[in-house]
Amino acid sequence: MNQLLTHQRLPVTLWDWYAVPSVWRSAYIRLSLLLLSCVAAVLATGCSRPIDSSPAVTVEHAISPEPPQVGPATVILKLADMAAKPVSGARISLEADMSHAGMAPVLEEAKETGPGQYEAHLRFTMAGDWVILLRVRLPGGRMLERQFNVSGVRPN
Ligand SMILES: [Cu+2]
Repeated sequence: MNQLLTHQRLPVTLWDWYAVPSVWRSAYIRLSLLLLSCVAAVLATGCSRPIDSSPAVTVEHAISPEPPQVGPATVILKLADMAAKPVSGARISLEADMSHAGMAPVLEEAKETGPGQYEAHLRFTMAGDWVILLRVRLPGGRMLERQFNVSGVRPN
């Protein structure tokens, strides 16, 4: 069987194709479908590029208290461009969600407290794992989105 496979030419013409045993035929079809779906997946991800692909802005975050706990928390965000220069004049909104469904998101706006440094005050309403989504409107009007996890918020 193996011998047969290694010596078998790939079916090039329609005639070749019908000469191929049906087992191999379906294997070829499955292989090409697999390849097609890979190509499709690559194309799909290429189309849905993240919004922030062009402006190279880094967003650093810190949260206090550390470790976070139920109650008020401060999120500090630092925006810098590729040359590590602070990015001022951005508008940042935060959305904090728990990793499980069925809870209202916590929404806040950050304020710039120094060049490129922004601060937001929010309240964790439950212990557990949170995700914070940042929507940043850069001075030029471009939008970027970042998210980070705040896992293991402790009960108060
Ligand atoms: Cu919850």
